[in-house]
Formats: sequence, C-alpha cells, structure tokens
Amino acid sequence: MKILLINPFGSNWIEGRRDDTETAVRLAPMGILFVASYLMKKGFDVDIYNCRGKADRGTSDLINKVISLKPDIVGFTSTTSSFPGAYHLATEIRKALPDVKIVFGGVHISALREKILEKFPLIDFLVTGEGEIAMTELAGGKDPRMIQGVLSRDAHGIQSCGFRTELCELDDLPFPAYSKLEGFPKYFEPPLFNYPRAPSASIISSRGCPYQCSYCDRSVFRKSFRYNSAEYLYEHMALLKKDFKVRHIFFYDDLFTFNRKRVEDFCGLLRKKPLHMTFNCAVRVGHADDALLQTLKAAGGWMVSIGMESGDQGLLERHKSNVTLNEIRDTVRRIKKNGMRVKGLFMMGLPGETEQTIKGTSDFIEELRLDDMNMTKFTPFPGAPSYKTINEEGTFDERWELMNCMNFVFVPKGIESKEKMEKLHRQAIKRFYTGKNWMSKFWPLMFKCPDSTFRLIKNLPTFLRIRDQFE
Ligand code: B12
Repeated sequence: MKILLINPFGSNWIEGRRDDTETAVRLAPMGILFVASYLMKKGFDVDIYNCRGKADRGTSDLINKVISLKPDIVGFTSTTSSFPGAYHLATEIRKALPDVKIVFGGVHISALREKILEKFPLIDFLVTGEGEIAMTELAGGKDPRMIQGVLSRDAHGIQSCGFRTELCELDDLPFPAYSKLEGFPKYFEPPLFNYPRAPSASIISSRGCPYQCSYCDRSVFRKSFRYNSAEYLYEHMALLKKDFKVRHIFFYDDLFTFNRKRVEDFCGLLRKKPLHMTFNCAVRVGHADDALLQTLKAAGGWMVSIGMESGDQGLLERHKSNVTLNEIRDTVRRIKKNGMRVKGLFMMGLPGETEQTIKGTSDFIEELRLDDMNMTKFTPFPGAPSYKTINEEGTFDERWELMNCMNFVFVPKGIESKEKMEKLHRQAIKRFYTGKNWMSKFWPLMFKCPDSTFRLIKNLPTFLRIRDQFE
C-alpha cells in the first residue's frame, strides 16, 4: 500500500498582488509529517510532496511524480485558503490515475465535514480531527463507516460514525517524518529576525485548547488539552539537533506554558544536559509569572509571543477569554525584564472594530515598545465561533482562496469599506516599522541575527517589494 501525502501550495497572496510569501516565510507542514511517521511505523510506504517545497516545479511536476509513484492513496492537508488549490490538484491527479483514492484532512475538512463531501465529488474520504490512527485504519482496509472521524460515501449517502474519541497518546507518537521532507531543515525559513541562528525547526507539543476565543478555529483538536511530556520534548529537540543540526526551535503551541510542571521539567532537562539550542514560544497572559519566565530564559528562551489581538478592552472582552490590557502590559514588561524578546500578535477587523478601536490598537502597540509584532486581517473561518453570526456583524465575502488572513474578506459595520480597512492596516504596520522603537531595535538585530541579515541581503529586491506594499 503506497500513500502520497501532499501539502498544497495554498493561496498566501493579497488579491491583485504577487505572492512573495515564499521568500518571507516557509515552514514545515507538521500535520502530514505526523501522519506520515505514524503510517510508516505501522509499515506503510509513504511519500510526501510539498508544493511549497524545494523540489516543486508546479502542477505538471506533481502529476509526473504521482504517475511514477502510482500511489494507492493520495492524501491532502488543507486549511480554508489552501482547499481550492488542493481540490484543483486532486482533479488533475484523478485524471492521471483514475483509480487512486483521494483523502482530505486538516482544519478546513474538520470544520465543514459533510458539506465538503456533498460539494466536492472527487474526494473519496475525509479524515476529520486527529489524523494518525484514523488514516492508518483507513489505509489498512478497515470499513470506513466504522472508523471514528472518517467520512465516506456509500449507496445510502454520506456515512460517518462521529467524532474521534479514541485519541493518540502523544508520547507514543513517533517524531514527525522530517527525513521525508525535501530540503529540511535549511529550506524552511521563519520570519526574518525572529531567530538568532539558522537552521530552525518548528515543534508542536500539545493539542487542544480549553479557551474559546471567537476567531479561533479549533475544529481539529477541540477542547481537551493534551501534551507531550518534558522527556519526549527534550528527545525531540535532541533529535533535531543531532540528525539535522537544528539550532533554534519555534514552539507553535498555543498554550506552551499551560502546564507549569512540564515546562519546569523540560527546562530543567535542558539545563542539566544542554543542547546549546535556543527557542521561541508563545505564552498566554496569566500563564507567565516571573519565575517561569526566568526558567525559560535560563533554558535558552529567546523570544516569547503573546496573542494580544487588540488594544481595545471592549473588543478583548468580546472576543478573547480572560485577558485584560493591563495584564498584557504587565506580561510584556516582565518578559523584557527577564531578558527575552517579546512579540505581539494582533488581528484587525474583528466584529465591533471601528476606526477608533484601530487607532487605540496602534497606540497600544507603540506604548508596549514591542520587539516585533504581527497584525493579521481578521478572517471568519467556518470552524470559528464568530462565523455563525458573522453576517449580522458586517459584510462577508466568503471566498475561501482569499481567507488567508492577508485579505480583508470581512468588513465590520463600524468601518466604511474594505479599502478603508486596507489603508488603516497599512498605516498601523508602517507606524510600527518606521517608528523610533523599531528603528532603535533593528540595527543591533542585524548583528544578533546574522542568518537573517544574510537572508535579507540575499533577497533584498523581494523584501523591498513586500515593504512597498505598506507605502
Ligand atoms: C504552525 C501553524 C502555521 C505555520 C505552519 C503551517 C503548516 N504548514 O503546518 C504557518 C505560520 C506557515 C501558518 C500559516 C497559516 N496559518 Co496556521 N497554524 C499553525 C498552527 C499554530 C499549528 C499547525 C500544526 O502544526 N498543528 C499540529 C498538527 C499536528 O495538527 P494539524 O495540522 O491540524 O494536523 C492534524 C489533523 O488536522 C490531521 N490532518 C491534517 N492534514 C491531514 C491530511 C491527511 C491526508 C490526513 C489523513 C489527516 C490530516 O492529522 C494531523 C495529525 O493529527 C495552527 C493551529 C493549531 N494548533 O493547529 C494554525 C492554523 C492551522 N493556521 C491557521 C491559519 C489561518 C493560517 C494562515 C491562513 C494565516 C497566515 N496568513 O499566516 C496561513 C496559511 C497557511 C496555508 N498555506 O494554509 C488556522 C487555520 C484556520 C482555517 N480554517 O484555515 C489555524 C487552525 C489557527 C487557528 N486556530 O485559527 N500556520
């Protein structure tokens, strides 16, 4: 049984502009790497094709690869914005190999479930929620109607036996199948100046989130919070160091510090048996006291990000559980005091946003004197709570290929037009990156992050083009 897993190219573009995100950020597709390693452990022959990867030469290259590999199953991962492109590829693959089974998994599939099978006839199976066990059972020939999480069709229509309740023991999972990913780790590059040394890699060490923010799509892992042990985490980092010479880690967990004991044990291991690696992680306000921050720093913590979303207290109360502006201020101050860089993650255009609240957020960003920030464009994903009532809150243009947080597909009632939103967004970004705070931090960073500086120089025309978008 041969299985080919595909990471589609997606659409990480701003409508009407050239897609330069390839140069700005390229990260490994962790979901299919996890599924691949589990399948391999169970004896299946697995390959990965990364449309955002080093070897990609476009659709015809993929089709040639499919024809030469002749897989029995082709599996696509998909977010909302990458789904249309993935389905297009599936159509081409089906023409080339009419008997191949086509499986889709990932967040967009987990959110829309039956609706996807109803509208997209070429797809044979959906794997919703956690994919490792379900996909292995499917590939192993178990009746799809009996596999939790799988949706299929038969003569009576769409069949599903519900959500998965039998979940993976995270410490039993083999490490992601990095060796199947062409160009790993050097080809994968995170945002500039977000890492002191290259190469870097990302790790996800937990699944699920007990909080419920209005904009967050938790369709895959849902509410229950599970995590890898400190020992597993240490071994994972050690493997990346030993086999791939990775020097910096991005922990992409939403709640990295949620379980304090785990973080203390993990940092303790890093101090006892140093790997000489650095790492970034995200903390949630309320889960980052001084002692914990000191522990992170001592173990190699370099930058900490916080999902701040807005500088308006009213909007926070409406959209994000248990976070106040004062707590954000306090956490930022303490991260800096403990010697780590701090990055703020914001979102513009939430329901209820007005020009006033946008101005407030921009002022808040200035006040915090952050070391970096990111401001995405709010996007109502089908799996997020805000989606249900979004049409009452403003105008929503639900074109999936544009739903990549780089386009305003939703204009809240309080703002006159999409063009106005774009203008306010550009202004906020420009204000930060041309302000005194960033300028004073930028020059020292050129020396602190030599790999980023080199990358910036090497790709200067592209980065200048990206900068010009904010003019
Ligand atoms: C790291 C990350 C990124 C990284 C890397 C993405 C990548 N290629 O892996 C970067 C920064 C590049 C990124 C970019 C974006 N991201 Co992102 N990202 C994440 C994050 C934090 C972790 C992803 C991850 O590794 N999860 C861990 C793995 C194990 O889970 P998983 O991917 O869901 O895979 C499991 C199952 O879904 C299933 N599965 C998945 N694929 C398949 C395929 C098959 C065949 C099968 C059988 C099973 C299966 O099995 C896997 C193992 O159990 C998630 C939030 C989250 N906690 O998951 C958001 C998340 C996926 N991202 C999101 C968004 C919005 C984006 C962007 C659009 C935003 C932006 N402009 O930056 C882009 C678009 C990327 C794209 N091309 O599609 C949303 C997606 C919402 C949606 N409905 O589309 C999420 C869910 C955040 C959120 N809660 O809203 N992202």
